[in-house]
Amino acid sequence: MFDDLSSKLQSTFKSLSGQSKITELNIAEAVREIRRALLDADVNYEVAREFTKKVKDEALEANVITSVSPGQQFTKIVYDELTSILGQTQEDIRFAATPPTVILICGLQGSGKTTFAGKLGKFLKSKGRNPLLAAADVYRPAAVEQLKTLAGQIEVPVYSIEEKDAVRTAKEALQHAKQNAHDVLIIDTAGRLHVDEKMMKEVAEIKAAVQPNEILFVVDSMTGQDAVNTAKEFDATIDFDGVVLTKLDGDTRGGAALSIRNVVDKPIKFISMGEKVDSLTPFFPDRMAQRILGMGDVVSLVEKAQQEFDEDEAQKLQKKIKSDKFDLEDFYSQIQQIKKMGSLQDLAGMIPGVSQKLKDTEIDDNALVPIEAIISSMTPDERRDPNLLNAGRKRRIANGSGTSVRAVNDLLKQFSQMKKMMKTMTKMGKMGRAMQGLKNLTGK
Ligand SMILES: Nc1nc2c(ncn2[C@@H]2O[C@H](COP(=O)(O)OP(=O)(O)OP(=O)(O)O)[C@@H](O)[C@H]2O)c(=O)[nH]1
Ligand SMILES: [Mg+2]
Repeated sequence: MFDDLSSKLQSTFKSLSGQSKITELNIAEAVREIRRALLDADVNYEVAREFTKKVKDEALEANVITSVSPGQQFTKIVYDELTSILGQTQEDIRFAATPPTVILICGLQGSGKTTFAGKLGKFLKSKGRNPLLAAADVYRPAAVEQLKTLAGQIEVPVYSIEEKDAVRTAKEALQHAKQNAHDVLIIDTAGRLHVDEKMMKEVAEIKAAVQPNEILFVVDSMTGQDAVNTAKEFDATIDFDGVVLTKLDGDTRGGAALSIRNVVDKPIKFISMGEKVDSLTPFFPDRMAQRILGMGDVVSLVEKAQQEFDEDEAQKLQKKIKSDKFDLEDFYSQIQQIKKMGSLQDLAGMIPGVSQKLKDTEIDDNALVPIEAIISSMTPDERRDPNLLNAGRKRRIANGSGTSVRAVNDLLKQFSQMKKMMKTMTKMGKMGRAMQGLKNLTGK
């Protein structure tokens, strides 16, 4: 699975690992290769574009961690982004508060619905549930038999009727489940070669009749972008809750898996990797990303290094504040950190203690813009030692930042007040201090 994509991504990382550091140039090169690899894997064009843009931005912004190589650090960035487009976290079936939980299975012909119904039955049974299968594919004579054979293997009963009426089958199966203490009802439906009105109508009717807690759309991952398009069409009519990707054991290039979440905005809930009833796995975005990269060890190495780096930074900062060495350079990097974390107002709300004080004050994110501009216009020496700033330098900075000498003076004055206050506030957390300082600076 994903062999080709995996090896292409890994060779990109290898070419980076020969480099001593991440530069704009080698990032651009690596990102181009990744984009090509994604497109070759049949990933949706828009998704591939968005993906590489995010990876590039992250790589350019990343702190250089000396304990890991650029290739390793870059691998982690790609891993995070892969996890994110795959859906970030695992999403479970939504079980009904009052059983039975009704699960409706839909999808194109041959996508693997019936096989999945069996697998899901077995999976749920192993979790201590008591499922019932409903044979609502009433057209193909062999369909009911196929479900019954599967069900026999997993020792789960099947509800079916003589009459060729899918809606009635589903309705009666629900009654039957209620009467016989089945806490889950899994409804297998008929597929067609293409999305057509009749099939959609039938699934919609079953949906209306039994009001499923969960509608799962089954899609053959071998069909690549067609799978994504079909998912879109189904979703528009049926509004399903989750996707099941089948046939991931085949030599699928991975395009469907990597695009579907993004294009349809519905989570992948299960993956199926084989014809036997025992190969159903809940879908874990992070595990899948690791599999694609084949580099789980690198990812955890960088995570650890990142953590140490952050702690290190926090400690350095604390020391600087205590010894009165916190300068505009540090302040500037704090602003960058804070900006990465979201809006100031939201941030304030998350900090205990500070949140009380700031509750009623409006914090304007734009207030940071002139501050950043002023600090950006300073030379590194000036940032480290604001005493260098004579009238001439201040004028230069005011011009360079599109502000005024007065604004520069205000910033310097407020910064020195903030420094004093920070020293007295060492009891509060790092963010608390920064927030309080920013509040003073923005003058609100
Ligand atoms: N390799 C592999 N084959 C699978 C998987 N899931 C299903 N199949 C096979 O794909 C074929 C179609 O599977 P079904 O479960 O009958 O598909 P369906 O969606 O119910 O098909 P219709 O009822 O005709 O619409 C069968 O030969 C299955 O054995 C899988 O995860 N991996
Ligand atoms: Mg079937």
